[in-house]
Amino acid sequence: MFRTLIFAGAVAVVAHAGFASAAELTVKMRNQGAEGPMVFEPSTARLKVGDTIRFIPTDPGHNAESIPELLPVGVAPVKGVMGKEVVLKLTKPGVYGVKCLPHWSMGMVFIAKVGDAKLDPATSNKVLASAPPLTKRRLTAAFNAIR
Ligand SMILES: [Cu+2]
Repeated sequence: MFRTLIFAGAVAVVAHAGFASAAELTVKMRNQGAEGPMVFEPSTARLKVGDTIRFIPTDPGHNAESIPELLPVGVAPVKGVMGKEVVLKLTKPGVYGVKCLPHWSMGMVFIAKVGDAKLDPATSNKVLASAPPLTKRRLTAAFNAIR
């Protein structure tokens, strides 16, 4: 319930050529959030094709970059530099994963489900198998949240 309220508050409907109802979600990169240290906030979202996500470096020392396995085919990955804002355009349905490179091992990950796409179990298992323990825990929670 709490998370739902945060999510609703963070989505702003913006004018976007070609998508009359496209929305922009703001995700903060924080040293300390409601879910613990080193987090994207919110850490999960369900969005539509045509929406965008803006990653804001609320605290210094973070970046936002695509998790290669969690990116729909044909979508260009993003790789933000430290302390800079990143805009991710959701051009295709699917599951989009973003990580903060320096805090990957601390589980600083963000997962968005766009459209009706299902997360392929083989893909999620592959990502989980190579993830450090904290990351594995947060990824598992995120995958469950978008299911
Ligand atoms: Cu970080």
